[in-house]
Order: sequence, then structure tokens, then C-alpha cells
Amino acid sequence: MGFAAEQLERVRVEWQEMLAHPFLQATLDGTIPFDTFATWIRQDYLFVEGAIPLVSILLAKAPEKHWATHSRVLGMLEKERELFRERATSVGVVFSNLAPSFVSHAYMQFLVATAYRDTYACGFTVLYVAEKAYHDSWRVVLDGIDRGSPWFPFVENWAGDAFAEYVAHLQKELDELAAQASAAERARMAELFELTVRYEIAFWEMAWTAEGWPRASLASRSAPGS
Ligand code: MP5
Repeated sequence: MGFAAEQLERVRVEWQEMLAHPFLQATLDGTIPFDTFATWIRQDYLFVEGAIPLVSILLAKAPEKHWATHSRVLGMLEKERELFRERATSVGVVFSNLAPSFVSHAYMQFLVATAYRDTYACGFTVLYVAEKAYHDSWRVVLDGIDRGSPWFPFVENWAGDAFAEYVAHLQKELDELAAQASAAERARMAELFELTVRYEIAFWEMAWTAEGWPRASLASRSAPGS
């Protein structure tokens, strides 16, 4: 069994908890309130923006055989940003005064700091987990969502075949990096794997509850859904 499969097995309980999250279930059955989905759109738009420095740092540290993948991902992220803007305009989600919630901010800082400070294999691990988490999460929604839903283009983006292939490629490369890593580095990769899953769950929870920052004085200035 490769490193990724081994880790997915180790965090099975958390992974299932993520896939069973009420945000995904309510998007699947069409009961999700508009404002709740709008909160996710606003926060995830910022996340995708934050993924650009993450992937750029990885690209700078990557072995030559990974250059093409990371360059393509940068293009993919630009297309995603366009998708968010198009959907937001089409359904009436306003993008002025965007500010990351506490959880979004922490998650993005964690990803970029890991890419900077840890080894390339460690940074690659958090990229893989974030991408795999989104693929699996939106696959859950794909199985039941009405194809005419205004949210369907997002589902298609991460649950589709092209994204599945990209995640499978990352998985193969992650397994190789882990096979070449020392025991200490592999242990750090495993720790980061689990932390990233926890952040993914926290992100769905933040979108579902619209939690901003602790204390009303701050929350009123930077509530994620406002
Ligand atoms: C992704 C995302 C997938 N957009 N948002 C979160 C919270 N996790 C993972 O990343 P990408 O770069 O949009 O494929």
C-alpha cells in the first residue's frame, strides 16, 4: 500500500466526518440556504486566491519533473477564479469587502507556511490532501444534486474526470516522494496529512455556520458571509 492510501486509512474517521458534513448533504439535496452557499463562495474564492502563492512556492522548490504539473495548476486556479466571479455575478453574490474568516485565514496561513518552511515533500502532502478532500467531497454532492442547480458548475469542477486524473497523478507522485523520504520526514508528512483533513472539516463547518472571528466587534467587520 502506498503512503497516500495508508494515510487515508489512518484518518478514515475524520475523512468520513468530512464527507458526511451537513454543508455537502444540504447541497446534494438542494436544501442549502442561498446565504450559506454564498458564504462558501466568498470564502473559497479567497482560498483559491491563496492557493496561487502556495503552488508558486511548491513550483520554486519542485524537481523538474513536477514543473509541468504545478504550472498547469496555476492556470487551473485562474480558471477557477473566473468560475467564482461568473457564478457570483450570475446569482447575485457580492464580492466587495471580502475578508477571510478566522478559519480561512488560519488554513491559508498553514498551507503557505508549510510550503515555505517544511520540505518539498511536506508541502506537496498538504497540496495533495486539500485537492483530494475537495474531489471526494464534491463527488458526494455529484451523486444527488439537481443538474440544473446554480451550484452545479462548482460540483463539476472538482468532481469531474479531469480533476480526478489530476488528483490520481498527485497521489502517485506523493507516494514516490514518501518512498524516498527519511522516517522523520515521513512522520512529519503524516502529521501534516491529518492536520490538513482537520482544516478541511473546519472549512465546511465555517461555511455552514458563517462563523467569522471571535467577539462581535471584529465579527461585524469581517463576517464571512457579509
Ligand atoms: C480546495 C478548495 C481545492 N478550493 N478549497 C478548500 C477549502 N480546500 C481545497 O483547491 P483548488 O486549488 O481550488 O483545487
